[in-house]
Amino acid sequence: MHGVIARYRDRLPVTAATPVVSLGEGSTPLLAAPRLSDRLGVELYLKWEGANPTGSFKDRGMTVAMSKALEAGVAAVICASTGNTAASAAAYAARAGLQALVLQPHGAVTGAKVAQAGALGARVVQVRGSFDQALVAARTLDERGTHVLVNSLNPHRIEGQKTAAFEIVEELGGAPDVLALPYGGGGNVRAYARGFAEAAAGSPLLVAGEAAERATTLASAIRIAEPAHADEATRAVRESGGRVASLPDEEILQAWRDLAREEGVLCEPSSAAGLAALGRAELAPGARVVCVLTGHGLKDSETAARESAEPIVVDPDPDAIAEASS
Ligand code: AN7
Repeated sequence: MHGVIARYRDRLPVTAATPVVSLGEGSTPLLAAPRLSDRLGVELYLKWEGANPTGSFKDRGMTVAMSKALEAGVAAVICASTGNTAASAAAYAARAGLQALVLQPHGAVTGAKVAQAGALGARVVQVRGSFDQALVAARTLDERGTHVLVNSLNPHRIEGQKTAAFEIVEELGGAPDVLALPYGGGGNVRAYARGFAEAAAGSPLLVAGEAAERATTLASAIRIAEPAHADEATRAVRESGGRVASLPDEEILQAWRDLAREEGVLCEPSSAAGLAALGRAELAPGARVVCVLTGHGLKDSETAARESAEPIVVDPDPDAIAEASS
């Protein structure tokens, strides 16, 4: 069954009258991570959300938000975005036949994400200012009624995103002991908390990783100074018995490298904040831990290139190649 509405229709705010706008999102792999498990002394799994259609977890919420927007008869949607929401909104709006206006902080979104939203037909407007300022503007245009907001302040987004918790519970046969994930605006923390609560299979300890330097972090997807869901997200973490870890960029990058080189999973730097936060948590030996990897590494090829050795250039000569690679 393809798509989160098809798979979880009875647990989402849709009816038979809702036109389903889907790109086959969800049903993402839950990958065992044997080397990192050994290192942390736990049973670690990676929820690989980079496998979603536009390369990030945002698609789970966007299918519901865009379906409801189409059902409501709106003509245009708007979001402010550090890049992934914009790409997802662009794709689902194209699929729905709606116009998408995406606001991005100028100079602060990776090249791949800017190109992705544009190629998918969104109108990309870059704002001289921060993501937070762009979000204020997007909310104002939503209030004026010209556009419907599809940021995670749109409640349908959180509804869709909660389905990731359902998938984890089904695959593990229950909730994990610990769930680790990045904390940007906090919508995804809320979504998982709700998903586990609704699955009624126990609630994991939530371990959320935020950038210590929120306004300037190189993890550009989570360069969000004022998390829109701060109150609810931090309350959910506290009530779970978990914690928010504030992480220097170097810890996020180290976790990102470890995921790539130890487990073969290339996520974007922001996505590694969950693993970095686990590095600071006190984990019970043998605990069953799921770490959510929110976006694909190809989303930030600039960082990937910067953090890799320069390719060696040689003539197509076996001896030269053998020498260069030794
Ligand atoms: C890869 O696209 O906010 O804590 O505008 O792209 O739910 O905000 C992206 C956020 C984590 C943080 N990982 O999730 C946007 C945007 C990746 C992300 C987050 C984002 P929230």
